[in-house]
Amino acid sequence: MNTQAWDLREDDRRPPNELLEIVQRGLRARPKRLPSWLFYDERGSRLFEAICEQPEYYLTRCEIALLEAHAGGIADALGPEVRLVEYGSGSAAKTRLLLEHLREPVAYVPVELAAEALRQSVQRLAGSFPRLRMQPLCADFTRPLRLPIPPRAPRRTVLYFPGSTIGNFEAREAVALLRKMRGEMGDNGGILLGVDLKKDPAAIEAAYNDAAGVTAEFTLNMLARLNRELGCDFDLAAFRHRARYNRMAGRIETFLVSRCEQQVRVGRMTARFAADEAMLVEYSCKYSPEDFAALAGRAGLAVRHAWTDPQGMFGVQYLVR
Ligand code: AVI
Repeated sequence: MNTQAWDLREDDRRPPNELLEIVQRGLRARPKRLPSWLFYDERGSRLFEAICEQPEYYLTRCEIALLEAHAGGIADALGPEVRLVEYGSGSAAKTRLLLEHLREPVAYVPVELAAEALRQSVQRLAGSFPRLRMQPLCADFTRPLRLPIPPRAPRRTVLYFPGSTIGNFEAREAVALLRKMRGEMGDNGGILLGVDLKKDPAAIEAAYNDAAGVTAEFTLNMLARLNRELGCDFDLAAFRHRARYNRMAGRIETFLVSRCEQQVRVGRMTARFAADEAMLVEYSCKYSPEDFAALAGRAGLAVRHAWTDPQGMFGVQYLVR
């Protein structure tokens, strides 16, 4: 039985007014644009879990297969007595594979904004790893983090950022985030992250347009969230999901497209949409291993190890200073 007590530290939650301002600013922009983190309310997080199980969404399967094949080698690269800090831990399904192989880990610090998902994942992991100190942090990982004091000094802090979430940031933002992570990991630390690799555009497009329509539901759920949390009056039936691969930019661009000319109330503002107007809601950037090494280099980081499947679908990289 697990008798370990753990505190859930809540850091900075966004005040409701800030949300309204962000959305209004995005709707005033030309072209209109909303940030992709708005997808992840409780239902959005559940829909994302369902996306990960769709046959077309190869990312999760490839990353898990890589971890299963190389967890021992990854643990060797990280070394013993690591403090593992996971960015955007969600259900932390992949973390288990890693924790099983780490030697004498000092603490596990999952960082997640969705408090309930965080509580549940820690509960599950604490049952499987009763001797590991859990230090959950309810916070937005894009902001500077105040990491909890570890129970004893770790040999190194490793920031774990799986799922190719780094791809949801444009290059400039990704470099800024990696730089922030570089500071948080300290001189001797490292970053272990998942990167979706460039491949046949048809396979990439299929992953974001699954036949069951789960991704479309996930995209539209952003509007349902804004209706609920900000009292907007988006008509979900009047928008559709569109995800296309932009070969030049090497990324999936996801839009909510207005099916007709319409007006939407957002606080005191009225947002007008033309028929077929496309509002950008997400980028999912894809990298070649060389592109990613160059990006990491701009943040003062070098690729110490890289693990890739034989088809070159997905990469797990270990970055150090
Ligand atoms: C979380 N992130 C890496 C996913 C991706 O592939 O960009 C989010 C997602 N959006 C649509 N499907 C999945």
